[in-house]
Amino acid sequence: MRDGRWFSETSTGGVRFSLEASKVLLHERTGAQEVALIDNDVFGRVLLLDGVVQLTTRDEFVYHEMLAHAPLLAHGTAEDVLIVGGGDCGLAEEVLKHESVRTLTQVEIDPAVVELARQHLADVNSPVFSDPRFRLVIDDGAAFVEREAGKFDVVLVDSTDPIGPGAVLASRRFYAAVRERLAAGGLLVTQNGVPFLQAAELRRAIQNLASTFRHVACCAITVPSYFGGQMALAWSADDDTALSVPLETLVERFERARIDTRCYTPAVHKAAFVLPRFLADAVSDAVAAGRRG
Ligand code: AG3
Repeated sequence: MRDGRWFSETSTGGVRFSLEASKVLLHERTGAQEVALIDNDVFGRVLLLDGVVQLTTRDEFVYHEMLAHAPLLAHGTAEDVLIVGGGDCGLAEEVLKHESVRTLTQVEIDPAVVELARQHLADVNSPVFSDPRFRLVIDDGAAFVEREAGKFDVVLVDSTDPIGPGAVLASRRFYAAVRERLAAGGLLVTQNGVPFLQAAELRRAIQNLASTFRHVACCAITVPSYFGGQMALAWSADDDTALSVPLETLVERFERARIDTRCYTPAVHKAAFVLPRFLADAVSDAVAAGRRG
């Protein structure tokens, strides 16, 4: 919602998180959604989709590093990676820092987001567009995984929240289709919103994941511009190796990868799986419900 220079998230009834625009670079409806790109004195450049903050240049490193480096180092030998969503291409930039990655396919539904990111968010994505390993597909991620024949070692879902257009990316059908696309030892990591405010969405997604995959675990990260506290990232796999890598192994892999980070360290990676009790309980209840049906 916009009121003059102020842009507000209104997804949470009764509370509003607002950012003042020192400059409005863009505010329009694309075919798929309402897109706003603003500059803010605290968070830098901010991308909002349908009135929800997706990325700020000040804190995107937390989300993108934890969604790229943790899964890739946990997997250990990922060569072919798929990103579903991720139109701003900030996640792609982090994934491509891994020299071991041979191909990165990204399926984004809205070409307008990629275009504005290329033009206005070069700080977070500029190396991506000239990297020969990067393949961009403009399509519905759910349709793509059902149609595509290739296999991927790691699939990352960098989506909007699982409400409205993003809901299909938390469905059982989508997870089952992703499972078919995973190579042996493959790992799926999904963005599952802010559990303190979106408990029902988290429950539904975890339940659907647990009815599809043998192993599901959740880690939590704190991204200051995502209103409502910690954000949950769910990890799903049939083989639990990537979910239980010892710290020393992560340290070795991280050193070998020689990637500069501002948030990710192997210790932070391990610690992210230690959840506050309300969240640990919510996850295990949802996993149990998923196993039952
Ligand atoms: N995608 C996840 C944004 C989720 C925001 N949700 C929220 N604040 N409840 C971000 C795209 C970055 N590449």
